[in-house]
Amino acid sequence: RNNLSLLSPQQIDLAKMLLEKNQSHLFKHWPDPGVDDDKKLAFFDQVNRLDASYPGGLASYIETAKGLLADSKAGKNPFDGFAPSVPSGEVLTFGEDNFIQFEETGIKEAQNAAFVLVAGGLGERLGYNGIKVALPSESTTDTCFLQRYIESILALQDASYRSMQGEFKRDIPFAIMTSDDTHSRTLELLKTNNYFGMNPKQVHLLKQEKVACLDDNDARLAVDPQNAFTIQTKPHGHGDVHALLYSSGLLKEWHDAGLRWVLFFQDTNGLLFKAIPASLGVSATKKYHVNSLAVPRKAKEAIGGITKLTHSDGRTMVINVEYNQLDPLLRASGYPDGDVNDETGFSPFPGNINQLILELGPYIEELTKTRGAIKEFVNPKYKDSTKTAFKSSTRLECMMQDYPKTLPPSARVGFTVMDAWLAYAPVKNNPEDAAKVPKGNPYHSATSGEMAIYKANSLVLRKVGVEVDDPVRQVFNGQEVEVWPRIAWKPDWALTFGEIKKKVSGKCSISQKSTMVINGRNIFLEDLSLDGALVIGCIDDAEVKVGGSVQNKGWTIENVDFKDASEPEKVRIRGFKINKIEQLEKNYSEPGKFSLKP
Ligand code: UGB
Repeated sequence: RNNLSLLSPQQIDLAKMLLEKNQSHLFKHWPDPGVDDDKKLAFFDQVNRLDASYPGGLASYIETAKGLLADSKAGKNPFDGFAPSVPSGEVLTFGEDNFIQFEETGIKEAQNAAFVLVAGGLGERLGYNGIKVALPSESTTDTCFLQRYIESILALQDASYRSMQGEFKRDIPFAIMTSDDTHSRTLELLKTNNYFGMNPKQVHLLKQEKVACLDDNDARLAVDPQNAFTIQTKPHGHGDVHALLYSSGLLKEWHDAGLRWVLFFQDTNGLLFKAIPASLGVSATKKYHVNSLAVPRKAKEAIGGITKLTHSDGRTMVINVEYNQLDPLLRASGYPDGDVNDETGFSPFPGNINQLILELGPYIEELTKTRGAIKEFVNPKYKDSTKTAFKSSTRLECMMQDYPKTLPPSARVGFTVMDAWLAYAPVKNNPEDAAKVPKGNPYHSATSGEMAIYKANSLVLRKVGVEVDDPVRQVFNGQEVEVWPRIAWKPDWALTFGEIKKKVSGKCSISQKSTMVINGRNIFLEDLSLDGALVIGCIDDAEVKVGGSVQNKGWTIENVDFKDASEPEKVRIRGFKINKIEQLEKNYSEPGKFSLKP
């Protein structure tokens, strides 16, 4: 009370709110005016930030927390009354006729799309010290995830423009959600690389704030153990992206500009853009308000399962059920074995890869009602079975894929399943954890993420008739993986099946030990036999036909132990490095038509 004279009317209102919400402990140790006044004002700055960045303010956060903590203490099942079943969705196979048609539609729609990358997570599971988007997606070209994403969006933009015969050109907006943990490093990565060729005006960084931690079942806010004038905070989860897009005004801007789709994706999936054109085509064709991308999922794999939930009162929804909840939900609902593989070798519940395509109109309509607030959950670690005290402070969390939970039953919510080899290879697990993944389940490590890119490129080339040798199996960091030829191309070489088909002709073959890097839109492979390394590039105004027999010692793969401190972390976590022994390298920097036939 003595300190009131220090505060502005707005700060006094915040103080009153905190007292009303049973938070007087936050002020208990406050000394008289004159002592630590700057710290007291800094405290209110923080309270103000916490209040402003949460839909409904801090008071609403505390109330929601009380309710969710009470439910958690009572052991209330969040799926009470709901029975799970396997939903039906669009299942696509790369290269089939409907896949090609969806791709063509998707390419046209791309210029009505905006992309949103959620990149606020630090990736504790990966044990990497940098930001994850700066990690190389593969080490043949050392292209980091952010570069791969941006170049893919730009390639999509150009392909879309070409598909409309140059009628209308729009730059695709790209928003990145960062957090205090990733913001400055993401910005620096963009700036030092000239935004990887994207117009900086296309890029929007939105920083998510952390939320207040909770000390007990009464939702008393936790004081930071390091600083008694600060409330302890932790990340709120990727679900923040909806509130941020709404409050920043970006959604309105995009809507006013005539955009129709918002595509959300995660920080480390090097395959994703191979699946984007077709799934956007599915959204447009099926008129889905929400389209989640999914892949066949091994039972108990650490990705959520897309599930149909039917309530006893008749309500239904198709929603992601997080991996730790799916098994108990199934066991409690007449599936005594829980989450198990069926005769196909996979769980019948498709795996959520957290790539969502939302139709902008209905999305804005919904967010106007909710302000982007997403159904939250709390996951306290209790000291004992009385559930009266926590081992450490907890907080509310939310997930972006829970957006459909508040939608009316009339909303068209669907999903699209693609082969995992084509669409999903995230980098999430550190080498030690990855090596412990049950045999047959994906490792989701830097090792598997990189090898998956080579595999996908090899399989895609096989589909258009290239003879690509079978892979060999090799162990890196305790993980046995398939090693395919190291094939990498810039997204503007080809994004879709149709485009790839146009770039390859005659009888082409690539041996397992080979490396092929393609940097240039107009490079055509014709009767090429590759047994070694080939690195070929050209400017947009040049056209190069590559054929004949390329044979050299090539680039080899050398094992690196993840404990070998003499190697950089980005190398150690994948367990190998590339030795560039011998290659044929050619770059065409003048306009014109060329032929390379060694
Ligand atoms: N992220 C943020 O931007 N902010 C945050 O506060 C937290 C994360 P994780 P998770 O694809 O395999 C998700 O940690 O949350 C970003 C789905 O919930 O990699 O354990 C972060 O930077 C799950 O259903 O994954 O699991 C990253 O880009 C399943 O689909 C993204 O959010 C799983 O991903 C995901 O964060 C999966």
